[in-house]
Amino acid sequence: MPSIEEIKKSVISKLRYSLCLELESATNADIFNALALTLRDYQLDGFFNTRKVQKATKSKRLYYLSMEFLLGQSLRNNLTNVGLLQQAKQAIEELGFDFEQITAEEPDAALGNGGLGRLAACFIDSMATLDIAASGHGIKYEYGLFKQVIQNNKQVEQPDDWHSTHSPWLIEHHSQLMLIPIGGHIEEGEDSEGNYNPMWMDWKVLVGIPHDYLVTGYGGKTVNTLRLYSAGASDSFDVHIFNRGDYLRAVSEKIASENISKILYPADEIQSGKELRLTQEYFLVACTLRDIFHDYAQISSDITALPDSVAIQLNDTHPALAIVEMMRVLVDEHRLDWAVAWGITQKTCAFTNHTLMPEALETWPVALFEKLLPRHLQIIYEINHRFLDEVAEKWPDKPHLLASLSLFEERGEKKVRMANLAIVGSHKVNGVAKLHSELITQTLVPDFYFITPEKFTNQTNGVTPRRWLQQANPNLATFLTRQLGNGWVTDLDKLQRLKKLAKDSGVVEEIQAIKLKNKQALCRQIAAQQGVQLDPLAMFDCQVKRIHEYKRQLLNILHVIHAYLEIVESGHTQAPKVHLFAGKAAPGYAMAKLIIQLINEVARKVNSDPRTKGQLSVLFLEDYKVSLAEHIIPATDLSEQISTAGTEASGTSNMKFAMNGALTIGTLDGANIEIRDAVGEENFYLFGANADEINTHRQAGSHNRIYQNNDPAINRAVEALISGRFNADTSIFWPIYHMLTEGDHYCHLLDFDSYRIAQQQAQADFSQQLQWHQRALLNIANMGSFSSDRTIKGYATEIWGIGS
Ligand code: 26W
Repeated sequence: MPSIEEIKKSVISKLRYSLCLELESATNADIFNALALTLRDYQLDGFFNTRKVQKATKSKRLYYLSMEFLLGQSLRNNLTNVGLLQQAKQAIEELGFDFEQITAEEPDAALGNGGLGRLAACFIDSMATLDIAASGHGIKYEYGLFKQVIQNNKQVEQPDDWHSTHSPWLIEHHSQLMLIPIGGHIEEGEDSEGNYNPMWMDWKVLVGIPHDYLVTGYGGKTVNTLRLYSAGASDSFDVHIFNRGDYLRAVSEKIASENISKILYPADEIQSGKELRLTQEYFLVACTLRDIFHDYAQISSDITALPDSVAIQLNDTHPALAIVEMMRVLVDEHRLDWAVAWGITQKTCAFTNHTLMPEALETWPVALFEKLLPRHLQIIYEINHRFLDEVAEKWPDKPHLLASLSLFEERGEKKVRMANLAIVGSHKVNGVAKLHSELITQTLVPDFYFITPEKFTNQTNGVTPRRWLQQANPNLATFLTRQLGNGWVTDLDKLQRLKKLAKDSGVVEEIQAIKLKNKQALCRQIAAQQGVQLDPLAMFDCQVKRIHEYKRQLLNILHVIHAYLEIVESGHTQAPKVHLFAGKAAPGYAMAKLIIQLINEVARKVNSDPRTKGQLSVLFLEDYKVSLAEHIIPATDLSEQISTAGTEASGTSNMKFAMNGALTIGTLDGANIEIRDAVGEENFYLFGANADEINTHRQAGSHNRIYQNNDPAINRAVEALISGRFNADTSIFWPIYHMLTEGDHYCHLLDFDSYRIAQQQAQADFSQQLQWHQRALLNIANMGSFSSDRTIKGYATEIWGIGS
């Protein structure tokens, strides 16, 4: 381990010889870069060592394919995991800089939309920490998720130029560039032995350039990689067109190729249907498979034994083309028999589903496939043909199965169903929480469950305690280490031992003091950034996540409106409460954007009304991202997890909040159910209909109007939307009013009363501070199983065949 002096020396040397700067003229950003480069050297030593060990032990390797990795900042995380945080802090201070300011310089790597991308980031941390030979594979987007600014109470999107080309964490491997064919057409033919041998002709070439981001496990022993590919154009291809004299076309095609990795698609839970997106998905998969076959060639020449050494995890259907590309390589390039190739592919691949939303399920027009990936389309037809033949033979009395299991949607424009492809090509299919996995088998793909029940399994999500406890909440981490020793960081079940301390009022007061400190810090940050003063003694009630109808930020803000009207119209008083909201709406999602506007208009009204002073504040925090979450979560008293039952696959912020000592107000949805089981029902504010009841309610048709009329509290809050109270233009929030009262798929008003009662209870309980923090402590103590280490152990033994 380097000494403080050595770190200082290295920072100065990096400034001088890598960045051409002297200490005297260095800015905070320069120091950040120099420290990151210094740290990277230590990570690289670990990386080479890891490679040697993994090679020597012939470890089975896991490839995690994901279109999104929502990494956030890396400096503090890498320093912590390498074990150099304290030394680096000291070194930076001794060089005359403020360490907190240096870490704040780092732009978030926002290469993801939300839950799915952040899960991938937690997983690579856990895999390295558990010494699993693994690599993440994704796209090096030049622009990450857009930056959100609020103007006139509305969301405005700005490009997120996160300086991907200068990131000190990314190591470009230009020498390993890969050539990816796309487009063209198929010419039928036979090989010398008369076997069918189609030729993929006239394709264009994309170039993939790998960049490695080093993923250091906690303790620094294992350093894996996250490999992100950027797209370029091939020179040889250019020459081809140049020679034909078509200079302008050559240049524009070059630009088009480079555009492939330009931007992350900002819509989650809704499929864009854009050609560029399908190209991105193929690009990721094709680059990754070249790496997989290249790696495998280093350890074996027996391609049929590949599943013994390689496992591939597909993060949703976005990389499902890996199945097809693998078949293409095995059949067309390795000349394997189809059935042999198919056996290898199925044994290697596994698929995780992350959503039940029908609008998120990917389908791609056959015509688009024909244009971009003619050979892959042929292969999909062949997979489908053989698969359906088998089904027809096995279940001759169930012909209806064929339509639902087919890889093609035949109604309307013919489309490829990516979920069906992913299921057929995988040996395991998993959901991300118990309820979600159950709903997959019962409502999403019951016919697949019928034919292959053994494929389906559950792996409840988890979050890395390194980032979400140790780093985000140093005050709590210090307390935990004092009480439990250091072991909890890699063995979160150790938190159980806190249980017996819950009766010790001195300990509970410490928990209370830690929360207060975190709230004070958040208040300072909000005051500095948004100029708003909040009372840290108030109850902090937070809902931070993507803005979506199903997540029901509307239910939350309707209840805030209700509380406001109680104060100003009914003369009610309440203990101080702060409602924090944050989250981005997909740029094309009009209803979600209107919800943001409503929250901001309500906030403006409530905060400027002298009658609510000291009782009610509402704030929408701009530009939600990982680094902001790290400040909000440790400062939260009440965590809002209020999705309509049966819609949130798992949720992961619910875990982060509870782990940091927030109590949850939530529905029986996703992992909320398991969290409630773990922390105890008395330490969780449950409300609302369960998934079955929602189903029944929906089937009976929408009864929202009746609910509204029967309950004056609901009526008053809902009518306030169109009364001009929050915006002089009474028509602005009509779409929301209309949706709530005339056909609301997410049943806001159905759950309103039950939510209001739970909120009231939480509010009353919060006045009993000692009891409240005792229950907060019990939440923390029981969250051990929501470490992503537990999740990854589950994947490793039950899906990947690693470490068992
Ligand atoms: C094709 C467009 C698209 C993009 C992203 C569709 C769907 C997605 C994701 C599936 C959205 C997502 O992030 N889902 C979330 O995944 C988390 C991790 O498993 C879960 O905790 C969340 O409940 C789920 O909404």
